Amino acid sequence: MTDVFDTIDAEPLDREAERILRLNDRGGYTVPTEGLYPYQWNWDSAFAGLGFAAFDIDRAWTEIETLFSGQWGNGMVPHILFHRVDAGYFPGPDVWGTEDALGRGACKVPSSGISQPPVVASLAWRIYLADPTAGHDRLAALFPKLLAYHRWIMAARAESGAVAITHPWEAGRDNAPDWDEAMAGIDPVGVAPYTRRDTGHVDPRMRPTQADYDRYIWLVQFARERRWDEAAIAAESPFRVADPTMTFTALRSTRDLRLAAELLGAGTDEIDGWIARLEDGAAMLWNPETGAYDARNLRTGNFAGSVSNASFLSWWAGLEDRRPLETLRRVMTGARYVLPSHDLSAVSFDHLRYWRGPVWAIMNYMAASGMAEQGLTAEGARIRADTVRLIVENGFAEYFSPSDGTPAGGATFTWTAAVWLAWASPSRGEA
Ligand code: 9WN
Repeated sequence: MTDVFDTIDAEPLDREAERILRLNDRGGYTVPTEGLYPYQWNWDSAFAGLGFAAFDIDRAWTEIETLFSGQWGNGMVPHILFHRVDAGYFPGPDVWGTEDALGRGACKVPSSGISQPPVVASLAWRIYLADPTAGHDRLAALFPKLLAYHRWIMAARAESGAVAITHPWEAGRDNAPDWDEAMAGIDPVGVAPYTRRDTGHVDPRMRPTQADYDRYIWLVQFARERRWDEAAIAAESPFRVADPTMTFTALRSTRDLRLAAELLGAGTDEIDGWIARLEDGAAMLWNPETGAYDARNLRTGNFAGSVSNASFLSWWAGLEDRRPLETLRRVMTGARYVLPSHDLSAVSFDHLRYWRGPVWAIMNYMAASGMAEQGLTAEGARIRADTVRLIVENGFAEYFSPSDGTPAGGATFTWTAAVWLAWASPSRGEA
């Protein structure tokens, strides 16, 4: 471990991280941060559960259970659950219009109509491991729901083997350059007038552009007009991109789901089929020109040419492939703080603008954990040390500049606090 672990007093930061999780607790679920994001988000909640597991195991399980209270009849777990309407966020449930969505079934919780990177099976498995006695029955009750979620992912998104997104918000990396080609193919005519709320909370330089937002809303309207019918959206939408985040988190979660199945004495044949299919899909995301895993526009077959932090989740996904190492080392040499969400040498790099450059603690957690598991000890340790330095120097921000550490987006952020408690904090010992 580097010096930073010997010189900081973890105790006050551990307490602050716990305070943030309690602060953002709205009773059974956590908001990502006060104001900017007043609802329950899918992958944020899975990370919140992981954070709670460090000090309140019952609350950790409750977080995940509340997330699954919004699961649709077809297995989909939405990216946002609108438990209590809040005018501070746009677009709210009235814009999504999922009340009569095909596939929604009897689910009563108002929600968006898309999903998000499926980290939840992996993180539920880690919550279980934190206290197997407390977790056994909770995991057993959750297992069929996790299985249904993954069955939906494979049926509705994995036609290429890799997992596709139908909207940039589904990737959780909203304005990543990965979608630039597909977004440029959308002419956002017919978007109803709207007022953004995000730029009232956060410096607009740290957020997606107006051109991005027009297309985000256009895509919501497009799917709403089809009553969120997956088959119609897959057939007709101009936007369908195979995404490394979705693919690698799905692959890792499927492997963890398999561990849960073995523990619970459930069958594994279907899960094994998913693993094989996702491994094939991951292979088609390898871009020899960039020497990295990349997003791929399924409408054109083109690679995005984007080296992102998602590119380096392949080890988290359990792929033993060493080809990305050369590119990883180049990216790590060029950044003061790693992992940047976009290559610093790219013209589209922007050190503060959201997923076009900034460092995100959750991506660091997954990337570094995968590297450590596969013997890439130095790389994993550097990512962890940088995560610690960013938080010690700049607080529990939503994201940080890889160039100078500037804290960006929302403050007192749930998943940054959660990742601190579960992994980054020196009080966790050697990773
Ligand atoms: C749209 C909550 C979410 C994260 C995403 C992040 C951002 C939302 C937004 O915030 O997206 O889903 O309104 O900008 O990109 O990863 O889950 O923290």
